[in-house]
Amino acid sequence: MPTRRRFLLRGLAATAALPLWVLAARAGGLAAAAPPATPRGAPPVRPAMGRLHEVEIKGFAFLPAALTIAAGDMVIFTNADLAPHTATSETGLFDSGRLGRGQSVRMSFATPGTYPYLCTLHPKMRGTITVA
Ligand SMILES: [Cu+2]
Repeated sequence: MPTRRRFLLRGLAATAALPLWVLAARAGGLAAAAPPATPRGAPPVRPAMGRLHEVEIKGFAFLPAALTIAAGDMVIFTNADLAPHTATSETGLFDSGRLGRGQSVRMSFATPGTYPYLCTLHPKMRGTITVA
């Protein structure tokens, strides 16, 4: 599956070069995260994996188009359209690869900043992830 291979390679490249990483997770393939270990007597801490936010790709649009999350949170992009789409960073930081109907990809954003992205197949489709 060339599309998947390309996605994984780009994900690895992003991991190596940047503090923003991509978890490989295609339709139904979400990896279960182990709960964080909490030392005995330690005060309650925020879960290490952060919150999971959803962006639905529907009607040739990202919904919501603007999403603000916290550092360490994850975003799952799911394509609900018949047409394939991508969620691709405008600055080369991440790329979902081609998502067919019902396929999803999960990404984690570790570093505060503003991350504009688009669908490379339909460049008028644009969105922004803001990591506060
Ligand atoms: Cu598209």
